[in-house]
Amino acid sequence: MKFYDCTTAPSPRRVRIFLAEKGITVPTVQVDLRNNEQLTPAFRAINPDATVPALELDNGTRINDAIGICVYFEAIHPQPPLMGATAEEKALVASWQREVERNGFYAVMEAFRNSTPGLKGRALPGPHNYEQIPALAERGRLRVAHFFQHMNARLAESEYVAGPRYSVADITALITVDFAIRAKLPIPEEFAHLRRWHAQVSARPSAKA
Ligand SMILES: N[C@@H](CCC(=O)N[C@@H](CS)C(=O)NCC(=O)O)C(=O)O
Repeated sequence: MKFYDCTTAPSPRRVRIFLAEKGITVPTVQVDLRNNEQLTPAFRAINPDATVPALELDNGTRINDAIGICVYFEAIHPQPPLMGATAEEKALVASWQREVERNGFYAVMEAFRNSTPGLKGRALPGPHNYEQIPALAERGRLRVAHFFQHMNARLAESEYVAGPRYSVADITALITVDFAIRAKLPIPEEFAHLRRWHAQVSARPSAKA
């Protein structure tokens, strides 16, 4: 098995935290995104989407999506469950995970990639080049503000994002908030519940992954 990673990127960190929570280690190859190694023919032969993370299984099968990779490890290594244990938990974790991704992660990505000078002509990850649209950066910042507000309200009523148990929804939310902080969009002071949760999940050893 081989895990294609990049230590500075949020999406592969999602998988690294997931693996750390399960106590799994996988042989890892670093892909140098700073020098566009993901766009080389050699890496595109591994992942035509030209993104990390990617996981290559021993039989040659490749899984080219962070959550796809998590689904695989959850199935072969069910303990501790990070995608829900009961039917209800599984449904709630999937719903929150997708919501955080859609309204949080994609919003930060929109803000960051449409404004960072080093990403000119690379406003979206993947094999195609897209120009930055400054208005999308502005809209992304507004969406992140709404996301923080929504998460603060959710975490006022729930210990973790999807309920009383830590799950992959917390992992997606953690990498999203840390990505926002890096994009100079810190959690506003007044969002005490979101800050409580962020301190709590950041203190887990897996957060260092
Ligand atoms: N389908 C992928 C997308 C992952 C993704 O967007 N990865 C980014 C790093 S966070 C990437 O590889 N970017 C390469 C680029 O910007 O060209 C997933 O969610 O696993």
